[in-house]
Amino acid sequence: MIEISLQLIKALKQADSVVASTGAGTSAESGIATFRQSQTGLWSRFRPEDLATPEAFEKNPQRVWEWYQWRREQLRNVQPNPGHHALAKMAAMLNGFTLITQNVDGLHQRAGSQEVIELHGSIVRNICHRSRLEVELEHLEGDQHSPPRSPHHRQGLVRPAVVWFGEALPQAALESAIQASSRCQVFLSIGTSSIVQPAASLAEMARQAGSLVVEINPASTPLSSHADMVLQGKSGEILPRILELLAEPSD
Ligand code: BJW
Repeated sequence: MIEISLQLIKALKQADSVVASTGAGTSAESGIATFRQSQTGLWSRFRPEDLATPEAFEKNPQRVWEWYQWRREQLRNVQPNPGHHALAKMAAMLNGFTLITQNVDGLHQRAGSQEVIELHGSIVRNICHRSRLEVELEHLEGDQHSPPRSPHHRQGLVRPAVVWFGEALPQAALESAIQASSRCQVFLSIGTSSIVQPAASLAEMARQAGSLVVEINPASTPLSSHADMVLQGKSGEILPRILELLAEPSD
């Protein structure tokens, strides 16, 4: 069993403000593929520039739409894992808890987390590619294989409400994430390769603000050498253990 230091538990209990920032690894134990892991990551099988850029969608909307429909189908058959559930419970136990995620899968919300800051949007929702207005798919004609026409713009197509490379993150979400990260006392970076910007910079903002920066990941990342503590292992095992220790009475 992984050792969790009492220093971390004490810091979490005493903090006025805690940030948990999650990435694809948090959903790995639910059966959702990560992006950058060799063999199993989505980018080992698909090229991001063919699927996760606005240019890719404009060039071949059908291919991009089908890829997201496939991922949506996968999501219907998976459940939040113990890591998601532990984070939802931590929100009720800790002071000033903010959950930030790069994930688009909605699994935190399905585990009961409220007010999740979604930096890269959501695969569950759709928007018009031209106007960016939200679109309810039920009211539209179309098949599963090609993106429906947008009801908001004559030349617009419907697309998933996610953030692709080269696109700006939702302003309000990014501002809330920066604000929370720059004033927290404990920052947990969970299941992310800490490569994609600007999300990867949040840990550095927390560190500069004097926060205890803790990484939870089975592998090393560019953050590992700057973190104050590295818990090397799976979030679905480490987070429930942290929760258990938080529930124990303090001396
Ligand atoms: C486990 C585990 C277990 C496994 N438990 N852990 C500065 C420098 C260089 C480049 C840039 C820069 N600033 C911006 C850029 C460009 C770019 C970028 O960062 N590129 C990098 C590749 C270098 N960023 C952008 O383009 C962003 N936009 C932007 O900056 O706009 C500026 C702008 C301003 C104004 C106007 C216009 C523009 C947008 C980034 C969007 C990212 N989108 C994606 C796709 C979302 C939709 C979809 O899902 O299809 O988001 S890409 C993909 O990467 C996805 C993820 O959210 C994101 C991060 O991935 P994550 O979560 O870290 O996953 P992995 O797979 O990388 O890592 C998983 C980790 O889990 C691993 O470490 C495992 O070890 C671990 N793990 N099992 C715990 N059980």
